[in-house]
Amino acid sequence: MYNPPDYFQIDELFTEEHLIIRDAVRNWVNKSVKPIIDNAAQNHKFPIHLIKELGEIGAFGPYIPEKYGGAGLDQTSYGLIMTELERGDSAIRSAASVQSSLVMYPIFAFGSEEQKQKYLPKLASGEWVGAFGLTEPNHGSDPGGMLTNIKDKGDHYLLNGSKMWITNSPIADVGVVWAKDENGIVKGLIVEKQMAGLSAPETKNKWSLRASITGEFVFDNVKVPKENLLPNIKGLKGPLMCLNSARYGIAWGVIGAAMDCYDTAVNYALERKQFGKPIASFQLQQKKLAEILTDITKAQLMAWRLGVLRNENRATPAQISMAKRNNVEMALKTARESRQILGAMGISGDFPIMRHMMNLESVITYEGTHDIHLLITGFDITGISAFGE
Ligand code: TGC
Ligand code: FAD
Repeated sequence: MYNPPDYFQIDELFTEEHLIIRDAVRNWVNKSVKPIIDNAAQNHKFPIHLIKELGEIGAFGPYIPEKYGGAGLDQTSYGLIMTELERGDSAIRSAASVQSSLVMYPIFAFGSEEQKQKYLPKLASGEWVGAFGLTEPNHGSDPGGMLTNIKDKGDHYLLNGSKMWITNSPIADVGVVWAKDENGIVKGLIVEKQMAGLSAPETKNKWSLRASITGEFVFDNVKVPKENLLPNIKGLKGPLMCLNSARYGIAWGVIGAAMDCYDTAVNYALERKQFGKPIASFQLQQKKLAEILTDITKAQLMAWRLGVLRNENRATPAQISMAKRNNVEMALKTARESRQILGAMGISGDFPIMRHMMNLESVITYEGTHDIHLLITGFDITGISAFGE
């Protein structure tokens, strides 16, 4: 029986609606994700049948208004949904993050009314899968150097270039892709899978996020109709604003992975006996559990407060970076310590810890690496950018 840690009675800070939403997603994860996820990860296969179910439970675009198919919920609800999904697996949270924050959000925030009506309801229901193309083979942390480009051809743009490490690209119906125009200004475009010259080969052989599908986007003279340009944004701040939303979701999501590891470790420590006693009775194991619970509690408080600030439209990108960085590190450390508590059993697929640990190695890298988020905080403190130039 799952016993989620709530050491500081943080549940009291949520509304009844928040808790109903949280519990509904928790039940769905127990029913639909937990029983199949180890097998999916072992077989390096994204459980694509869950896409429709994610749409049904409202995990796609929870904060998008109902008139576009979203649930019209607040940012705290979004966070709680992400926590529960990532308790199942980071791959499931990733699918929901990309669809919500990186595809639906830019269409909602920067798109035309026609674009919103055409794409958002189908993305919300899971009828269409979306992907977000920013990273390139030679431009990861520095997306401003991107080479993917568009040329104005009168009634359409000609799109050339490539994107790498793109979650869901091989199964995507729709992609939000960032490219430079002839003046070097970053623009956002909506591409569709049937466009000639667009391919999305799968990236195989990952040791992390094995239950997620990752691939490339290759654009070879793709004709993109002019009405597919996102009209209300230009410049690198466009994709970076999407990242704020996704990074925020990760700051909450990884708490779920950490809680799952902690819960597994506590139960195991109480049951497993060595030297005639439960290993939970040894001080060294108690130290690990006590530190993990302290770290989870701090992360919960940080996420909760960030949610309140976002609900009031006051959260800064630097605050989001701090929370993403802190909470992912917390979750990774929790997974590593919890795995040790299980001894050899810690590496077995019969328990979720090793899978979470491997996943979190991607989570600490994508949406801005651990180092980049530290530099964002350093920049915020000093006003001096240490990124390059
Ligand atoms: P810089 O000159 O600092 O900024 C360019 C313009 O953007 C503005 N800006 C932001 N705006 C909104 N939100 C933010 N977080 C922003 N950060 C910067 C900035 O004010 C400026 O605006 P303006 O009006 O003056 O033009 O840009 P830079 O080239 O120096 O780079 C800064 C840096 C390193 C922080 C940034 O590029 C960065 O965050 N790099 C990390 C890249 C990254 O996170 N990639 C993620 C790819 S997507 C992904 O990983 C999805 S995983 C999906 C899954 O969950 O499965
Ligand atoms: P690099 O930028 O090459 O960095 C390598 C190392 O150098 C890192 O440790 C980094 O911190 C360090 N470094 C770089 N610059 C500096 C600096 N100025 N100072 C100090 N250290 C520095 N991208 C998308 O666009 N869409 C997606 O859907 C998506 N999904 C992903 C899914 C997975 C499973 C993974 C692993 C990645 C995904 N990404 C996606 C890409 C991800 O965002 C990038 O991997 C990430 O931004 C880092 O880029 P990079 O891998 O090129 O590393």
